[in-house]
Amino acid sequence: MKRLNSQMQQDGAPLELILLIRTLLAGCKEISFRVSQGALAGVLGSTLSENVQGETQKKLDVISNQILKDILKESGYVKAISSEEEDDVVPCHPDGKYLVSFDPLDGSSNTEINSLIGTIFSIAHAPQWMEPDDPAAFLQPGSQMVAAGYVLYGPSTMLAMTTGKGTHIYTLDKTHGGFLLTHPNIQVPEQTAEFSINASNQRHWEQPIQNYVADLLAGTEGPREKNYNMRWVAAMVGDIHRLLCRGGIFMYPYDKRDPGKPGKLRLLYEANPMAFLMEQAGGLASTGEGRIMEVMPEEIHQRVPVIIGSKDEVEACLSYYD
Ligand code: AFP
Repeated sequence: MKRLNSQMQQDGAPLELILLIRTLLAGCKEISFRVSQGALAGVLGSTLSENVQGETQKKLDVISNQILKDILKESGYVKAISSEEEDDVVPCHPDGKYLVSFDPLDGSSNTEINSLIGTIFSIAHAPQWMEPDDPAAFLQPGSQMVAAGYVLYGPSTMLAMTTGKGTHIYTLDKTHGGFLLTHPNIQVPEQTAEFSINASNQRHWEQPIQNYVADLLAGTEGPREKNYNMRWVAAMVGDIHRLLCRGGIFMYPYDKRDPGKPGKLRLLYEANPMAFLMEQAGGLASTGEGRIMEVMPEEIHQRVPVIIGSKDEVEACLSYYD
């Protein structure tokens, strides 16, 4: 089976980017090991602190963030980091060529129930003018990403990644420690009968999503004339993995609760990397008003509405916004 290195070379990734990705994944392998030890290693449960988003941090959020931060800072390839678990940009090496944004442990509430969790990352060029502690360099649209992906810590540890030449999925061979290409050039089916949304927020959704979901629920008796199934992992990384494997539509839409929070998911280290993976696999990713990868960020922890997945179904959903 092909190794990650050869696939990245075949896709034309520059050497320094390959080395950076390998460094990042070394950190993810360590997270995978810590996660698999669970209660035996005392890594489950919450800390007493909150992150900048006001969410209580799990011990594994803090451990995973530290592992990635340490390994990337030491590497010399990275100029600065932005992380869900860091209030501000973390300066790294002044000559680093890249910026890395990550959610070190997405879906961390799932740690308590031994369910799916993962690390999500995106990589962009560091502008030469930037000082390593300057957040302005991170305010580039997602279309500027040079690589993005996630590592899913599930029954197998899997990596989904793109460097802009298709989306490939690899499985960690824990006997040798390498990621092997198990699902090359993923193509998301254009049609689907499966949707994902946190229905407990229904009363807050904006009207187009209310109308769209009502039509899905009406099944064969409604205007869509087919029955839909619903799935919700409560970790975006798990839901997007299912979409890449067999199609579907995932929504975390704009809701009316707090005008300061247009959606729950963060642009730089959740929405953008998943949008890049999805588009490279033939799917679509929108905020409802436009392509996610064209949103110009205003701050590093910015949130956006997310509608992502199988092409025809996302288009059907977007038609409710017209
Ligand atoms: P964390 O990164 O804080 O663990 O949050 C996970 C997440 O942002 C995303 O992965 C899920 O889709 C979403 O939250 C689920 O949240 P709710 O179940 O509260 O809607």
